Amino acid sequence: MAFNFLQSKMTKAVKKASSKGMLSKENIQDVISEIRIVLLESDVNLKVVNKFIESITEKAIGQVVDVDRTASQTILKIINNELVKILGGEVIEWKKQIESIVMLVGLQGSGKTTTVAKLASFLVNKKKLYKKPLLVALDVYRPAAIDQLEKLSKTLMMDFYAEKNTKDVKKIAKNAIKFAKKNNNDLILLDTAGRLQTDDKLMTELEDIKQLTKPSEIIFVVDSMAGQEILNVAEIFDKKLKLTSAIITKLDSDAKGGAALSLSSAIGLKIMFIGTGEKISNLEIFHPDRQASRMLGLGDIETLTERAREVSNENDQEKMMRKIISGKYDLEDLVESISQMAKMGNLGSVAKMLPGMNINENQINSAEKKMIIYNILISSMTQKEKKNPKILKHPKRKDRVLRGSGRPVQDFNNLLRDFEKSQKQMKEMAKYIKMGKMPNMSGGFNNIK
Ligand SMILES: Nc1nc2c(ncn2[C@@H]2O[C@H](COP(=O)(O)OP(=O)(O)O)[C@@H](O)[C@H]2O)c(=O)[nH]1
Ligand SMILES: [Mg+2]
Repeated sequence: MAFNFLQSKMTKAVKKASSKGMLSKENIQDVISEIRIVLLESDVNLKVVNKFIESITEKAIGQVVDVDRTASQTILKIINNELVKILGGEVIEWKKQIESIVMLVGLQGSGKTTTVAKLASFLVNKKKLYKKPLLVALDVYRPAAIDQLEKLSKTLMMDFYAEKNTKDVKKIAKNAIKFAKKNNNDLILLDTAGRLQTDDKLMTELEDIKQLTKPSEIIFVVDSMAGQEILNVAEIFDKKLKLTSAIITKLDSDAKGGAALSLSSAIGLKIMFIGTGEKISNLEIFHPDRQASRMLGLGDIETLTERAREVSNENDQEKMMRKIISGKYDLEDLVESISQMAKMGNLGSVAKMLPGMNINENQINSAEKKMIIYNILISSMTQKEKKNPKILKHPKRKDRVLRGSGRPVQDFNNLLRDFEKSQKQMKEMAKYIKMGKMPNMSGGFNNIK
């Protein structure tokens, strides 16, 4: 998981402290200087480290005048609180506008283009905050950059805007906004160009784009492998563009991550999301408190519980069970079960630890794709058709859904086939349940190929 390096070292330092049971002033100094070294080794900014050490020293020394058994607990709590503060304190909520325009900026290779796709999928498919996003390619200098975003848009089945025969970024940005208005897009994501280092020409270009598009969010994308100089880079971007937040990418790597983690405390730029892999689903909300507990080796029960809840909430299970027994399983239920499969993707290694869930990566990927396609097809159907998909075999109905959804007939046939298969399984399951035997639930979803 994220920040492995810092986490393992920090845990060790804290463990040593708590094993002492009783702490004296000298012991506290020892623990604190050990933590200082860990932070510096992890590439956390020196100013941030000093600020941190100063505040824990002040609080710890004051606290432990009467040395007692709970001293190590007390100091752990102090360290935890200060760490949460350093990491930005609170979770940043996404501010939804009627029409949100979001600009992603950052150095070349930091992960902007990938993150545009991740963010679109997160806000639209997962959080359902928007309905009709538009992905705009404004990195015109490398043709491959446009193609990369185009491909991602296709995978997500989201609108895409680019102009391949001009390098006039200002004109493209203006046209993209015009296009979005006409096209009723409610979320516009601007993928901008980066450089290996900041330069005036790039900054002017980004300022122009900002002027012309008036973004509600300007997000700085930063690679967790970046060194200390990234803080200066972020400051330059912030001065010119007034950044609203940051996203740290590649936290699945074994980067130390300390420089990026210092953004909030060093220059006041709060981290909103973290990228934890190359896949579109690998984007997570940044929780300073959970991150702090992970670093201190206190674990992160909240994230685990939350993810488990996302995958199967009790109410949903009960509802599904009632539907199965009553034989009222319909097309929307099919998509629901497939979407649960897709959500497993976010569970990653956790899913592997749960017994009975032998789902592999391919199944998760194809479930993600299927869910998007099936949702599109189903949104072109009437309530009656969703409840009773048999009537969709009528050519007139089939034609209407195909035209409405713009999907090929093969997708349509796959959906009906999956439904029939799944319905049959549900009937079997109902039989079992009525007989008082519980079948293996995961088997039902696993068989959908
Ligand atoms: N492992 C991993 N790779 C990432 C992540 N985000 C982006 N990448 C990869 O980093 C590389 C550069 O990303 P790209 O989006 O093209 O960066 P850009 O130049 O800022 O647009 C690509 O190979 C991405 O697949 C992440 O969170 N984890
Ligand atoms: Mg790019």
